[in-house]
Amino acid sequence: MSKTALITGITGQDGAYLAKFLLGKGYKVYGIYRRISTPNFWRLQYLGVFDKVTLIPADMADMSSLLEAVTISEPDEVYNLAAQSYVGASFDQPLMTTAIDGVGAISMLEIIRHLKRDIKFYQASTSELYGTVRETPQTENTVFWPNSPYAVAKLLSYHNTRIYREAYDLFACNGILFNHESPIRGIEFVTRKISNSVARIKLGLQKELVLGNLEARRDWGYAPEFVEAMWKILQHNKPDDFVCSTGETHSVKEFVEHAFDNVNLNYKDFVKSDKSFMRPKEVELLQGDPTKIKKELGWEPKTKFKELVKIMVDADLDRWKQHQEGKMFPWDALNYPGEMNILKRGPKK
Ligand code: NAP
Ligand code: F7E
Repeated sequence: MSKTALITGITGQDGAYLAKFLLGKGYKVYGIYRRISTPNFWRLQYLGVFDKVTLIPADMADMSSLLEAVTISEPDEVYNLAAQSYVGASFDQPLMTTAIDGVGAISMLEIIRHLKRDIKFYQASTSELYGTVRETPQTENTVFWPNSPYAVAKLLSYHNTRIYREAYDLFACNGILFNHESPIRGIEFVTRKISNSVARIKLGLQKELVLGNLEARRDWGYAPEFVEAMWKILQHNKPDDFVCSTGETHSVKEFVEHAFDNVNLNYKDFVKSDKSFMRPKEVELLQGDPTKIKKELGWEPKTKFKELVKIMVDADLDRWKQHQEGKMFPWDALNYPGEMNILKRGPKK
């Protein structure tokens, strides 16, 4: 019999890829979405799965709506991906971020516990937990030292996931995922900000790219591969926590350099760094060790750093070209003409 999954955050990058992946495995897929004034279904449409999933209106801050979503969908597996996922914004809205990313996960765990159903639970944990890293590369045993309200909220959900597993025998797991990107990445995250800007600069639609800290280093993987890891974590013979990463680390500057190389331009002619795009507190270096997930679940990343940069730049270039030809397609860039007029907190004063 086919399985049923409930995905919170189905309209986000990972939610959309996971929905497509699970549909491919024969799952019946439900997802919760927030009622907002302008619907945000573009990723599901872009991947051609909008008509194949069932959407339930609900909000992570409203436990009754989550209860209804679980009751209606009767899932075998819940993937809790919904979050205020932008680290920078968590400094501006720490309470909301804690309510959604931290308390929201507890609501879902409580619902599963009280319903006493055999529901497997996946929690979208993050490399941001490591913050000021205590060792490199980071493993499942590395001490967490979070550096943002986002990371602290995720620490709350990380530990509650572990506690519900140990205290109540729930099949509850954390995927500690390092940064993963794609052409449907949110446009304010640095990789997509770069790929979108490079495409626009190449086509003469933009003159410069203003970024913050170019020295920050991340372990960047390709999102469609990472959602398979989420699924594998829930298919394991026991509930456990796994680091999911490429094992490599690269700087924002390297990403920029390769992105401009892809369109035969020199980044030095276009890129500026401005303090206003820096965070009150930064995570300088992340590099995950994927040994455990490779050994125990047979998951390993395939797409290398330079290939990822190319995939993203090519996709944005193609979309801007299609737009110039008057073609219509699901896309976010036109709704976000730029961020210069968005107030930025900047580094600590
Ligand atoms: P994303 O693109 O920002 O998607 C977040 C999703 O959460 C969206 O569907 C969003 O809905 C939904 N959401 C936000 N607030 C909500 C609320 N109050 N109630 C219900 N839904 C809400 O994030 P992502 O990159 O796909 O990441 C997925 C998850 O993995 C997140 O939990 C993130 O923190 C975590 N994570 C991501 C990475 C990464 O590199 N991508 C790495 C580690 C962990 P709207 O569309 O309505 O905004
Ligand atoms: O920043 C630096 C910035 O916003 C990456 C989320 O998915 O991954 C993501 O969090 C780095 C940081 O992602 C700009 O300061 C420089 O050092 O793309 P980001 P993130 O903060 O790593 C983790 C794993 C998650 O869990 C999160 O949900 O790039 N940076 N200049 C910039 N960042 C942005 N956004 N914009 C800049 O102009």
